[in-house]
Amino acid sequence: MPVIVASIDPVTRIEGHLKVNIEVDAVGGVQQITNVQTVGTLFRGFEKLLEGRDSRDAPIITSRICGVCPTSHAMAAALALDAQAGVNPPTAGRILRNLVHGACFLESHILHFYLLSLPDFIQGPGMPPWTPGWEMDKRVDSTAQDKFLAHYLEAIVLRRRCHEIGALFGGKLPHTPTFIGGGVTAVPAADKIAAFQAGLSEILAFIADRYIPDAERLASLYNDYFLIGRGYGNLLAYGAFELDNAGATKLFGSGRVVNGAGSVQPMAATAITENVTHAWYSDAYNNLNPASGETAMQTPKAGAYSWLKAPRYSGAPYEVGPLARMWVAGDYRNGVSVMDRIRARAYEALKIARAMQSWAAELTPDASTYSTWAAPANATTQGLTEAPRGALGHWTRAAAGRIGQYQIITPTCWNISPRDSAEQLGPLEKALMGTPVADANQPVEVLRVIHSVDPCLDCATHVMKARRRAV
Ligand code: NFE
Repeated sequence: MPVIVASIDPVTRIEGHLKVNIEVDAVGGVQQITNVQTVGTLFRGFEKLLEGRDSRDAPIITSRICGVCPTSHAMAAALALDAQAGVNPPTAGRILRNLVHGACFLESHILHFYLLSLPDFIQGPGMPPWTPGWEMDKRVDSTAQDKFLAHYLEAIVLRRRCHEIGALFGGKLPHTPTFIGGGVTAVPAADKIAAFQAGLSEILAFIADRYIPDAERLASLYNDYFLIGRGYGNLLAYGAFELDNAGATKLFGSGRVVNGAGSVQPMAATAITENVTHAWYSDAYNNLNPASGETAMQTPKAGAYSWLKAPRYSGAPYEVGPLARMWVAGDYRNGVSVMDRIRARAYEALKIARAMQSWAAELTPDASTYSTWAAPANATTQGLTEAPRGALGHWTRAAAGRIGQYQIITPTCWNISPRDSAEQLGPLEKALMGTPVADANQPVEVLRVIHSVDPCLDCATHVMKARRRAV
């Protein structure tokens, strides 16, 4: 029998609702996690909700999946629409998509470091949301502490700036209405380009002068976290930020890395399947590629413990996110751990912000941003991109302009997936195994590992209506 059996429910400072069940025991004299389940506690019904609707509605509806990566969903849906009609956006349309999408990444990464992850490491000011808190393993002296807290407050302002610049071309954020098949509805007016560039310079300065040094300071204080939370070391990226109108080259390429070593392998979406053995979905649709996948709920179901399906690549679990992207791109290959995820995310923010500067400079004022899109009679397509938390895919079948089928695999589904029929742990489950837990009443080490993958269960699960019958 393990010494301690506990549930962290809900896990806080994430988006959405996640429960983590842990068993803690002493192994080799070290108290550590010996068993774990990550549990998505809500059902997400967007796939069913899309069926039968006009295909052109997909970007605006799917962007409602989440408030921190709505642009990524709009982008994935728009890419699937582009493929349906066989069109690509013109140059200004591609760039405006990248700029709004990039603003979403910067906002999300700043949010993650300062507001979601940093409170696992530093002492707060003795008031909510910092209280009630925990009292162990605080290594930051008062000078550094004051700096972190000052930057925490600045981060709130900078997050808003990210939304403001994204809204210049996105119309509004979150949940931009600008992404459509064939391009965007916005045009790059000269005054908006200038305002975008001014806001971006401010954000870039914050990333370079605050975020990167703060991430490095944290990494040096907590360098044991380079050895905690590794997981499988399997990393997967679909790629994002098109550099040419056909999307043949991207700022982040697609690929995968096996066990944190060796050369980058190619990634083919046909090798992706979703296992539902331990999820509340019908086994009649087990191990399907999302192009032919189904969202068929089944509860109760013996052995199931999560509303997240378990995506697998050639049957293997993969971690997705900034570390995977930066590794595949050759920009960060230090290791796979809690602190590597935090550092890779910071350097990715810098890389994206710099790229956005050059894209904004390429814009020709008032250039066309739309290629004519016409609904095909029949089409089965996919939109593969990246969201701040990792690889994001939309798969859809359309007939005469209506959605016949829609499947979405979010980054959090990859990272927080449950076990599969081979009893392989999900990536976060694997990363949590063996995590030392000094005081099970204050399992801060567990939170640090969970937060390092920046879970968003809003993206992964959905739709709860209190006091209404399930349908
Ligand atoms: Ni709700 Fe999302 C991102 C997507 S995570 S935040 O990034 O897609 O699964």
